Amino acid sequence: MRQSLLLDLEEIQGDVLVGLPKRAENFIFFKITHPALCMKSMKQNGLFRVTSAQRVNNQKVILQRRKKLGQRTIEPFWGLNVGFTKNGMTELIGAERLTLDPSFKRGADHRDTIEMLNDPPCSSWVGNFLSDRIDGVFLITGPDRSLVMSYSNELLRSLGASIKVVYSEMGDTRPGSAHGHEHFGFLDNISQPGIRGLPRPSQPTYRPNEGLPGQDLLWPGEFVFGYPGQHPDDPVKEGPSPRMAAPWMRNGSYMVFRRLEQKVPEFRRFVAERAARLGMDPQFLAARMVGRWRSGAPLELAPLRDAPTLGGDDNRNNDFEFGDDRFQRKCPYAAHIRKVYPRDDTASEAEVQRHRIIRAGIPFGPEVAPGETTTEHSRGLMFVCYQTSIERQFEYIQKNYANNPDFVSGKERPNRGGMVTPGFDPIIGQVSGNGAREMDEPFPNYPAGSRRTTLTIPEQFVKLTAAAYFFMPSISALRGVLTS
Ligand code: N7H
Repeated sequence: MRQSLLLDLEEIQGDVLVGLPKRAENFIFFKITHPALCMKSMKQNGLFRVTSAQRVNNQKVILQRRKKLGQRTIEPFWGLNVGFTKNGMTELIGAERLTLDPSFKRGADHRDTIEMLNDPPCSSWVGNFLSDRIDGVFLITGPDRSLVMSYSNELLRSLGASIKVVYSEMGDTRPGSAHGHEHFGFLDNISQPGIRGLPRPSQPTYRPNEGLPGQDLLWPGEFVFGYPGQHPDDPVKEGPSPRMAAPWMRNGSYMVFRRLEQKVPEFRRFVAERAARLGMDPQFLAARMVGRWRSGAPLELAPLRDAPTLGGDDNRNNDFEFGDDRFQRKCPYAAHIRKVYPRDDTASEAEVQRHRIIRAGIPFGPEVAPGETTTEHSRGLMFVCYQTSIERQFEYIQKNYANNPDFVSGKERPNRGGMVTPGFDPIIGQVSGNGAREMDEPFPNYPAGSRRTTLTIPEQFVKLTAAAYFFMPSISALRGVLTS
């Protein structure tokens, strides 16, 4: 099998494969008001500043060196990436725009998309988001809100009247010891697909198909156009490159954006009440809903008690499978991380690896204020993910895994106790009209036992409040075909 694969990191936008470093990130959704002027101003003022994956990698090397030398590691690095919706692509390259991904063409706010994903109606999304046509998005990242805001203002000044801002919102990482944790309190950004051609396997002789231990290496065509993708029948073998409608799509990627509001006080209260009813620790119930403890330690490796040092250890925190956890004794089938990435626990691991995404989100909104027992301030996750097929990757995960109570199928209870209906992903699973959802086995039968329990969740604690699909072109497509 081919071991080396050259990724054109100078051409790929930085957020796509490696992730722009971000303590703060401004999302500026815009409409192109004067296409010719927009192309000209972007070319003159904006595009030379778009941050490539290579640049992000160089910055990471500098940071690692500084860290080793015990020097300051928060650097004023800032990043700029840009993506376009199907409408934006039409504005830039004309009505004979190419035949692109069907989901991208339809868009996140289309009736059929909303119905398919059980999303709340657009009428309940944040005001202004759909107040005008969205053609594109700028992602501006940096070390803090004020610097990101001043970079954003400078960029917008340089683009003048060629674009109109439809909606903008800043996300930032949580303060102090909550840094790196999302608003429900869980450490995030632990598990990402490994990309062949990016990290070297940490144990090349024993585990040549893993980056960090447990991180399966995938072919880059799953996330960036122009490279081989996964083989449909073999999780390791090179597969065909996803079809590109035009050569300039090479090194580009589709981005899904979802503004997901989190009802934090309500989530905490629900977990405390149900844990008391079930006779278990609330931290443990929350971990059974996610599949990891708040520290990041996976239930598969720490099934009864948190192991905080494990959570933060990149060499161990992803080194597990689910297939050997028969009867969901360690981790429920419906737990968020088991639903959205079941690893080796289905009939075909090759198939599972064709439904992966690279996540690059950031929290937004203030911390819960003292006395805020019902959500008073909007907070949550600016969810972002990258892929080469929105239909086969993000939408598949949301629809066929998270929203599907029968997934994973074919599981039996111990002692011929019948078949299991795992239930919904308790974090992101959605039913139409925000009805009640159930998940199987919140109380653990570990190491043995056969107590039957069900968690009934009357409302969603994660609520979609805006969404859009973008294409993130390569840097040369941005400077060439899209702006000439
Ligand atoms: Fe999820 N959470 O705090 O509970 N997610 N997620 N996610 N998520 C993950 O492994 C969370 C959302 C994935 O490789 C962790 O990095 C919250 C959507 C995938 O083992 C935690 C929200 C989708 C993974 C959370 C949210 C996904 C993952 C563990 C919304 C896709 C990797 C940290 C507000 C449809 C699984 C980690 C793997 C991990 C949470 C959204 C997918 C703690 C709160 C919409 C693929």
